[in-house]
Amino acid sequence: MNCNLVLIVLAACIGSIYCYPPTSDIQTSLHRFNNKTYYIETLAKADFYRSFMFCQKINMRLVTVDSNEEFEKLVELIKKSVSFTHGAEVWTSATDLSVEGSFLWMSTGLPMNVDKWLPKEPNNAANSEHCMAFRNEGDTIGFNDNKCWTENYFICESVPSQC
Ligand SMILES: [Ca+2]
Ligand SMILES: [Ca+2]
Repeated sequence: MNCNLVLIVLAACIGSIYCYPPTSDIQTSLHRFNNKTYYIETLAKADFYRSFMFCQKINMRLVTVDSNEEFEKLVELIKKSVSFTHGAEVWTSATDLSVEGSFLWMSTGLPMNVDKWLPKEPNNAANSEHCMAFRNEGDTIGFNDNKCWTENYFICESVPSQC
């Protein structure tokens, strides 16, 4: 290989590093319906707080569920994205950390306006369940309050700018 060829190959290699944007796993994992864009974490589980912070870090927010239709679509997304067997959970941003029994979406500060709680939930078991997740209860899927430090998959969302 002569020197010119070596230089061309070297330049091409450097160019490939600096001229092409890196492939973003997150960009290719986005799902859209209605006016929202969702990212569901499928590799690493995290507790509620780390899930919340991860979504902020990628300029999204931990998911809110604003309608029964959105609930059903998110259940579809969960089922096709992660292992969602009996007992599995996926974090949302709802929490009653501020006032026991009064769940708000931490991402927006707004109260919940959908009622998809599983039977007998929220039960605040051991007086220590303050974060809400989708849960597969076997014959039904709905919301459960669980301990915030439980490690689950989670969903981030983004909405169009209100500006
Ligand atoms: Ca609670
Ligand atoms: Ca519970």
